[in-house]
Amino acid sequence: MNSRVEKVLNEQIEKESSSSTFYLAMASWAESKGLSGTATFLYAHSDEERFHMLKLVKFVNERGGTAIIPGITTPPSEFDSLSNVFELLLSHEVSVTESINNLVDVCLQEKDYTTHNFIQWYVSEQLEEEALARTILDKVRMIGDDNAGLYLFDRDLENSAIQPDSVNNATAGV
Ligand code: OFO
Repeated sequence: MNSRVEKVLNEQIEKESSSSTFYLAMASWAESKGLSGTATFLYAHSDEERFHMLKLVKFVNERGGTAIIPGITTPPSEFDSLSNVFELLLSHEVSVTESINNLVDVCLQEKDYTTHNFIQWYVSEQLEEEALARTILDKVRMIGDDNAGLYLFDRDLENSAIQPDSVNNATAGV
């Protein structure tokens, strides 16, 4: 595998791993605040990021490279508010999109069209994740301090969480 492509793929593995840990910390915080729907959504989102990491690990190894499994950096355990959580989530997703775009760029420079093709799945995924994070953040801002609104928001988010089984099945198919 092209060493420059391998390096950026390993950087992406680190990014996805840190997304998973970051969202796990957010989920735990939401759970401790009694926001069970938000916690369910964020726990599932954390699992999804782990799936993104695994997909990259397997791709690197299958193509003759060496995937590097990153260590864990302790994420924050306290957040100012629910809107703070989703602001951080959105800005994190924007930074992940930038690193995916950089990965695409390196693939083209190195003429690695196989990896370029593989990474298109992440390009589409980032579009969806950014859009979802923006929609949720807009709703949280709209709710403000309205407790009834918060209750409904939390309940709706629980229903929109990705079911862990679908993540597990997708992982099995990597
Ligand atoms: Fe892996 O998509 Fe979010 O970070």
